[in-house]
Amino acid sequence: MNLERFLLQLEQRHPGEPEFQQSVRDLLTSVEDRIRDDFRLEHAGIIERLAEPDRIFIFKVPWTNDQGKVIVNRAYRVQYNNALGPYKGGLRFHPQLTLGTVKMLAFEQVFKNSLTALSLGGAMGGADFDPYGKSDGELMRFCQSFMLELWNVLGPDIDIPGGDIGVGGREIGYLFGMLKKLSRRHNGTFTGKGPDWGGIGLRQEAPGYGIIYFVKSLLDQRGDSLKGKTIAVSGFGNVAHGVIAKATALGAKVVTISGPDGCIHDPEGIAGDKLDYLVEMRASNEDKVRSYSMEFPGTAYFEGEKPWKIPCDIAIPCAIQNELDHGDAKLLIANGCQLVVEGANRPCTSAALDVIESAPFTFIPGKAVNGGGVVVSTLELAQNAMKMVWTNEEVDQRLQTIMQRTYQLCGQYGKVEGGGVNYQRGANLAAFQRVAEAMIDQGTVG
Ligand code: 2IT
Repeated sequence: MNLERFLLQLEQRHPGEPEFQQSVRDLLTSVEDRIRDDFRLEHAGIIERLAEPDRIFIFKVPWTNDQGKVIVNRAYRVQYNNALGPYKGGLRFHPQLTLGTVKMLAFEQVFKNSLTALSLGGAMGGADFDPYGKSDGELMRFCQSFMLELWNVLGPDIDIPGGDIGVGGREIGYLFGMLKKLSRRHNGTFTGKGPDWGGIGLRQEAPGYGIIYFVKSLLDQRGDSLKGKTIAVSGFGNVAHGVIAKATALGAKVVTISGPDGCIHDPEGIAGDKLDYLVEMRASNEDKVRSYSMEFPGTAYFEGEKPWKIPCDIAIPCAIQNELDHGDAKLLIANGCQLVVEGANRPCTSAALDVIESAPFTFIPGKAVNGGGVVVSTLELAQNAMKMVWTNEEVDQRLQTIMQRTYQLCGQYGKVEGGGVNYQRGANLAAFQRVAEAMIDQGTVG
């Protein structure tokens, strides 16, 4: 097969979805020689099959606001691939969410889930609904209407949604409540549930902790550690919070966060009360970080700016896709950054990745490092199936073990001739290998 020709056709088949096209392009390009070496992959049409989601649901979500007016949103669920296990992936509520973004996230989820070495397929969904500034009643009515349409394509062995941006504990409560009402089942069809009704400890911390466990494994191997490292983080949600908490506990200093309004530089490091304040900022229903600099003297707020100009040893973008561009990548290089780690899903633009390819720092892609959320979600499912409750210590231990294994897997597949590791290639190759072999084993129907 001529990959370049196939990728051009892909652009025509998925017009107006550059994020999805780019995601597929990056993965297929990095496994190209593996495909060329193995006639079975070509013969089984694995490439063509992986470039197309299994199925997509697009649906209308009408709901009533507090003024009694009916509002209409559009929602999606992309069930991308279930060769390794049931479809699994988050739901995102974000005003700019498009089908192209959801397809990209679902595609990435397939491979991220594969890298955990657990039995999970990949999916993603959500709606162009903005949860900020909504009352509890409005959120609940939206979630109920959303689930009214989606519930009967979900199930613990079929498709298991979880949270993502804009979908946290409160939203999951309303979504799960409606799902339970309609299906008459209280089971593991949703993850991120409350700790008293089937949820698991550490679910909120898990994505951030997992990222730092991966980074720790890498630094350990180099005879280095997080002690004394300066870290720049973007975002101020769950992922950023977990990263900051764990990195700080291991001796690093995290000096930045960001929101849609701008970024904060705190040279003393974000720890203790300041870390607790992030939760308060989120609960304020504003989606802004400016108030941090007013609350804590000696910190700076840069309106409309991103944190990547602040010198750091390690940069961890934890906000949203395409938040780190080529200019930012160049700034990180100029400032002597040693490690760039994608905390969010595809935060680096394609132009940034071009710069990063020849950068002197090590780059760890999101699909390698940010699977901690979905790992703990799987522990939640196991817990639900066993009718058991695990302690936070047990969950933390298992998360560490799985992240170490993922690190080793990426290192093993990403070995570069003459020494060193290309983690981008390692992650793509290791993840692709599992999915492709499972698809071949299961015949032509998936
Ligand atoms: O980005 C992610 O891995 C998720 N949002 C996963 C959510 C989940 O637990 O299914």
